[in-house]
Amino acid sequence: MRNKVIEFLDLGYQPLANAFIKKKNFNKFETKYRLKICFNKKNFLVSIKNTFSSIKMFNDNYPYRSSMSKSVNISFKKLSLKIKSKIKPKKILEIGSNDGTFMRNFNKKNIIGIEPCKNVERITKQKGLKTFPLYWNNKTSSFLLKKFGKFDLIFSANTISHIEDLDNVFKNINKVLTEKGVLIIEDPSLIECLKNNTYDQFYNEHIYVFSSIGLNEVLKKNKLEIFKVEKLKIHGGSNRYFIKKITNNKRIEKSLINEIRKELKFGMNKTKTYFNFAQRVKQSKDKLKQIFKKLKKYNKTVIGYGATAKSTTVLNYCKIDNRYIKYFLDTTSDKQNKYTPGTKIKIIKYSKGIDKNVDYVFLGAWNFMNEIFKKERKFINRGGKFITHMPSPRII
Ligand code: JHZ
Repeated sequence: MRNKVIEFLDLGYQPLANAFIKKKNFNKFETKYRLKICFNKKNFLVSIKNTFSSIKMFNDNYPYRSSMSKSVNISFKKLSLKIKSKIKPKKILEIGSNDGTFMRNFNKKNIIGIEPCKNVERITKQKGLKTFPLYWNNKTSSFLLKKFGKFDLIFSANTISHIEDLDNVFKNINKVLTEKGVLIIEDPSLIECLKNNTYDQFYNEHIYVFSSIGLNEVLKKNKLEIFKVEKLKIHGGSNRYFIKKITNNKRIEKSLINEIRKELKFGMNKTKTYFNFAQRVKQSKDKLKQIFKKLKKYNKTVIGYGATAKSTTVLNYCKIDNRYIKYFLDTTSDKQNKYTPGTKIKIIKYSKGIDKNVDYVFLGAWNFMNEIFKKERKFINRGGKFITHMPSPRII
């Protein structure tokens, strides 16, 4: 097939989404790249065009902590209960275990994690859990196989979509998964991203945003396949895929058949769908910019809530910087007292709370909207308003 990879969206020059800056480094060169999004007509994968090595993105300064969100803790806890009662695995491997939020739900003897960012991996170790500061590759899978044998459950949340060479990822998973073993992966859902115009799911770390049809193509190429899918609200709409070896004759469940039907009906195998999405994204940018300009004109005080990786894409694409947003509140200590990538908006201690003079709060962490609304009743009751860009720019 000629021209099988089609570029459909250009989100402009972007800094690395999690490269929060210290003030003393303001004059230092900030790595930027052109964020273009592509659709592969042959295998239906949607990916970013210009990528960085894992070493550049996931290092010892990595700020993201999965334990910072109540919803993530609850979601992992619920899943662990289901795994224990239904799958009953003897040996579990987590790929990309971050600070041990999933692992801590299991008996320490039964679970092993790998996490390349040593600063977060250390936190898991401090919880008494067994982790290794490793990337997922041939060397790691061979090391684990030799040391622990095969695993009957492999779990990975928001990690597989961060690795460029998917064939290599799944080849190595196949190597360490038992014959009847289950692989569970969670990643943002492409159909939700298209429906909600959440173009901020694209940034340097999210090399792919998966659909079931796209993921299944690459899995099948590597002798694996999805047998069940669950829809999750987490991270703005994710899919939890249950995957098995092709040679395992376990039945393919209705949930997957229905999801594939839905995706095809939505046109996720067609180029036109992605160009239409790109059109909506451009309109969204103009509208969001208009909102911010108007608030600035009326001297309203706007702050940000949750300096997410996703908000790096929105702010840089829409050119909303420290002239429009006074500061960001964020619970992550590694982000506090630093500045947002590209747009240089100061991030301050979350415990300071929303100041009395704040009129509007931009939801960087829109994916935790309900959790935030519940916490910020005081701000809402005194007439405070929120701004979000999804599903279309609006004031809440
Ligand atoms: P959150 C990261 O993306 C990066 P981000 C990564 N690439 C990925 O895939 C996802 O996570 C899973 C703060 N916050 O989870 C905490 C508050 O301050 O949307 C976090 O900094 N107060 C691995 O960064 C951020 O917001 C709150 O009440 O887009 C949330 O980041 C809440 C709820 C959050 O992921």
